[in-house]
Amino acid sequence: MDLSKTIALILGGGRGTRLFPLTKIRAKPAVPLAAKYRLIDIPISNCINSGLNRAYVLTQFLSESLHRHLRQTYTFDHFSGGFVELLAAQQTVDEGTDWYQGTADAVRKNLVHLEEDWIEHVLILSGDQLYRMDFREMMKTHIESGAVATIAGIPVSRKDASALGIMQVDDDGRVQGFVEKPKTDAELDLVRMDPAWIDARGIPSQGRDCLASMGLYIFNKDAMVDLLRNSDHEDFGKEVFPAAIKSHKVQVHLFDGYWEDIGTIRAFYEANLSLAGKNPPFDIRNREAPIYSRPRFLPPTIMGKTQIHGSLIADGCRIGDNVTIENSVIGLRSVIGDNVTIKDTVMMGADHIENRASSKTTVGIGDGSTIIGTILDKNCRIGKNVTIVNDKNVVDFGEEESVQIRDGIPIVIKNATIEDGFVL
Ligand code: ADQ
Ligand code: ADP
Repeated sequence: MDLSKTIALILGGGRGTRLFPLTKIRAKPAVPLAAKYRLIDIPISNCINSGLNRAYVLTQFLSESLHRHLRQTYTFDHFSGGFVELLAAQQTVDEGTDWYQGTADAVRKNLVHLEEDWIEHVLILSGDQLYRMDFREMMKTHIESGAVATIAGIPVSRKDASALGIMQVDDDGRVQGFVEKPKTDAELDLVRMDPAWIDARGIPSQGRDCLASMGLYIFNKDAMVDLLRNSDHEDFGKEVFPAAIKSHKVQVHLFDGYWEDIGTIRAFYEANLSLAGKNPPFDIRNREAPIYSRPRFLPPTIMGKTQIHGSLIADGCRIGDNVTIENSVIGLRSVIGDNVTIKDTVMMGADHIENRASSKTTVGIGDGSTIIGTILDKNCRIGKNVTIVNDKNVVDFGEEESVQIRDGIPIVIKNATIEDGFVL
């Protein structure tokens, strides 16, 4: 299946605060992931590995460093016609300069970029999910069914259903019902599936009797433009699909691989740590469908007497003596002193390799510190003998502080300095 007439629109994040404070000073697509990538690398890599090399990333902010990341990473040769470009709400010229109000509104405000004749299909992707999918297979489902729109769907259990758009489909896979984030059992019962239907499609239902929208859609361009121009629907899940299934043929494309929405602090934290285990559910080492990122020319990581268990360690790190690192993700250019214990922690690393003598509290983790169950954003300066373990199990704390807690996970914010001896 050929995706040369398809353009991808990657939804790079609304005003949503679910990833705060990680997204307080950066656009969501730029959030670092798995020691050396950024969130945006996942959907773009899926596109490239599916033979799709034309994509726009829709974001609220004109972020210089995100722009630079995209420009330096996703360069295509002159003859391929490929591009990955950032479209920021603040600079859209079409139909006003407001913030994007929702996913459909973000697409509507950028319809001007879809006018070119060659575009027949639009692939809409979320910017905050971890998964690997060949979109050619989804396009095959779309074309064969003759639908106007196709939604990627994954079987989920009832307990997960309330955070997702849930679909009910007929025997041919046509979507008959769509409820966005059903809150009650009664609402769910309206759209639940017979597990036998899922089993009959070669996917073991294993108690999953709901079919969730993965937030990935293929549209025939002209039909999508009509749908958006002739309504004021702001959101695909809340408004566009519940209405469109009544007037148009909307199909499901079944998927049953690893797929995680990592749009909350806890999901983001757990997905990162899951990659550090021995048998990660998502394989970042897959040769057929690699995850791309900016090529960097960093020195190898240098370590002293260090014990490392089940962890990812990126390039350019300097790790001291008598250090224990367990079930953790250690990002690019991380500096870790002597006698340090790091456990169940996501350390994002640093933007620059710092000259050691240049400041009092250097970038990284100082001697004698213990960091457990924490997210350290980029360029943190953690002093000596600091303890961050959240042993009081605080769930939520702080707005402006250097260390905040979300979903029970301490987060040291970007560029923060934590004084020697600090204890949490
Ligand atoms: P949610 O993930 O809750 O549900 P939403 O918050 O609309 O939906 O986000 C979808 C994607 O669009 C995310 O990547 C988000 O960052 C981005 N986004 C949101 N608002 C945006 C805006 N104004 N501008 C640019 N990008 C924006 C959706 C569907 C559900 C489905 C889940 C699957 O609505 O039906 O089950 O995705 O995760
Ligand atoms: P990082 O280098 O951490 O990935 P980003 O690319 O996310 O940083 O952000 C670079 C710059 O873009 C920020 O320093 C800021 O000026 C601007 N920016 C990003 N997100 C926001 C936001 N939410 N509000 C205001 N400015 C922002």
